[in-house]
Amino acid sequence: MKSALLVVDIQNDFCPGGALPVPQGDLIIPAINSLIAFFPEVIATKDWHPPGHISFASRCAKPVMEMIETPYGPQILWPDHCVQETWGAEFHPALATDAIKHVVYKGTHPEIDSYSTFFDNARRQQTGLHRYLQDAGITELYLCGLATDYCVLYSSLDALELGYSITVIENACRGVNVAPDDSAKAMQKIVDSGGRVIASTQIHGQGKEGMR
Ligand code: VGL
Ligand code: ZN
Repeated sequence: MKSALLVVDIQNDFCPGGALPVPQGDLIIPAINSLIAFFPEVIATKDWHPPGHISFASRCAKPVMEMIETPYGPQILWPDHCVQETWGAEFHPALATDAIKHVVYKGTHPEIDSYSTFFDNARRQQTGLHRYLQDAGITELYLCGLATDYCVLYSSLDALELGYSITVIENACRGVNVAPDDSAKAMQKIVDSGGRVIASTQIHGQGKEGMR
């Protein structure tokens, strides 16, 4: 089984000082860097919105975290974040980006959000990640990053549905926690759907050969 590490949305806007900071989002970066050094294949994702994106509260003059209805269902409104080609959309400077072989961009459609790195929320378009993994013969994914309760959760569920074996490295993830237990619920949902949740110390114990 060929494995890859999927590093989710370690961007300035999701870290303290950014537009949509995940509490302690930057504190997981050292653990992620250790994981990056450990895996032969590393893929990263970027939330990558055009200005005026449908998920931005500023677009409809409504408060942040209010829900709106869209043709693809309910959508939470966020502060403007991860706007393409801006500082907020760049990887956090502490992230070890040298070993990242491939970057997947999501949320690029102005009218459709995308929490999963596989499909948009309307499930109309693929990001190209599934194709990339298939071409590379990768069947097993290890996920870490931001945010536990959005991108990590929905990417994990889609990956399981697509037939991948998935493992979430819990201490290398942090959640937004709009409700305080959202991250805990996300982990439970991943386990209930057939994924594994582990600590990064369990990976380092396996020896590098285990990841090939
Ligand atoms: C995400 C909130 C807004 C995520 C994206 O990918 O986790 N969360 N946009
Ligand atoms: Zn977003």
